[in-house]
Amino acid sequence: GSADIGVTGLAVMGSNLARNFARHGFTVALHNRTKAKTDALMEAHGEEGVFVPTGTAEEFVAALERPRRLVIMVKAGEPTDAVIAEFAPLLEAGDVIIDGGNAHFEDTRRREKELREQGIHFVGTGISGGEEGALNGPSIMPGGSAESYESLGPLLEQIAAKAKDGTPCTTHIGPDGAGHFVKMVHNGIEYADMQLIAEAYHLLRSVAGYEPRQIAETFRTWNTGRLDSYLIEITAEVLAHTDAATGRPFVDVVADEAEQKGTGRWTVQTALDLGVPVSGIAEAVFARSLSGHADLRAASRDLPGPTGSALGEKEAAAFADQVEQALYASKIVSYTQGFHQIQAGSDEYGWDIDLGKVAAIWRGGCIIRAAFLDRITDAYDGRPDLPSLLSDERFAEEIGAAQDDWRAVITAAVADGVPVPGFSAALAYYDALRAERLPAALTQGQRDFFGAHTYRRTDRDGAFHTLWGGERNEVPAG
Ligand code: NBP
Repeated sequence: GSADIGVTGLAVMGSNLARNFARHGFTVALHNRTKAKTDALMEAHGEEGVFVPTGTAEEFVAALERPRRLVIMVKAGEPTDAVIAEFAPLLEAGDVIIDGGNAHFEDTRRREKELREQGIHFVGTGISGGEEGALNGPSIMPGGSAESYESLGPLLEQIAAKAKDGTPCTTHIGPDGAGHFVKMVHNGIEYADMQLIAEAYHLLRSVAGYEPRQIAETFRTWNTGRLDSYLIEITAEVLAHTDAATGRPFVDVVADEAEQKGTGRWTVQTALDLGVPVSGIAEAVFARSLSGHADLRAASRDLPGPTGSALGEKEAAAFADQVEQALYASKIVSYTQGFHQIQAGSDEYGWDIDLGKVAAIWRGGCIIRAAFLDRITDAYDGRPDLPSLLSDERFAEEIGAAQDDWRAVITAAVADGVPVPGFSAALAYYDALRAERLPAALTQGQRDFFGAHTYRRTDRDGAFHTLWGGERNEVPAG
């Protein structure tokens, strides 16, 4: 075979990725379960590069140069297992299977182990950037063996997005499931970013009394500053859009029930297992599910609440500035939580993930790309063992400068009855971390009272138990 790489699964993502490889001068073998998709791709874009369209699995494998590099871009879950089962028997030791779908990292760990036993490298790879990114340069998060990255990395570096300084937005993340784990947390952070932006919009609409067009302008202005990011940019686009059928703002005619495909939920489920407080991401996932409970919402619509008062023009503008501060501070917290989760996953599974590099490859191509990521890279470059983003001097300074406005915005939201679970969870996290003493001491007392669960003391080592049922004497535990 002569193809440098092959792509099987030619739906939106696979076909765009195949074209991206071809446009960079690679010979790309094509395969799809339903041949019509392969033919359609050749028909529409066959002249963009050198493609080798194939029909059967055998033809596809035969078209690949050895060691073979085969990208699977099919629906995550069972289809991925089905495709692996179809191709693995046709491959040889040293070949590389790349799964670019949104697999759960535990599935990736299982698949990697099974294929490793056959001498096949399995590279579970997170790819972010949607359709456009796949074609013009996504952020690519490959896991798998270091050896597989040697053969694959140079190709991925060609097709990946480039950060402003020219660095390709891909790096070897770590063994087995590390790439898909990082992609999962990326999506969790994406959920949190989107929720925080939604809350900012809600506040500008309900508290400041702005119309969607005005809010679009506000976001455009924010996008020239420290919040400069893809999500803020597209938010302005969506808010400025007018529905053709009704002439009303698009955002007012869309059903307000958010859907989800599951990666945000995985992030939170995994965080619960790892014991990492990703409260901002969790609130974002819950906010989407709450919005979807139409019956519950209809049944609750008459519950009493405050009647908000309209702000004057000047006050509204001042409030909008405060919302920018609150959004930025909450965003720092979301990323702090997300990076904590990556560190915890890395420790748990022995992946040795470089957090600074993760931030660096999210600077371009992916949905959460933002000027802000440069700052995170700088923070980890300056101090690779940074215990938390909040311990970075510059972030600590900025969040400190934002905190008065952050609190004022949440106070206004509470007074007006506007739900801001993301902003509030972020502030609660910040205040809890800052606290000299937490009421967890009382929790420990309660646990010892009803369950003899024991506690530690601030002044002496060891575990203790109080005999609550008797004279309440303290005894050493165990
Ligand atoms: P889909 O997730 O819609 O999957 C469609 C593809 O899967 C088609 O090629 C289809 O073949 C193939 N397929 C299915 Br379904 N079952 C199969 C089976 N049992 N055996 C062989 N092939 C099978 O495509 P997509 O939206 O392009 O996404 C591909 C992957 O990329 C997914 O894992 C997705 O989560 C991930 N992803 C998507 C995005 C995005 O923005 N859409 C971003 C990042 C990652 P057929 O043509 O014969 O039906």
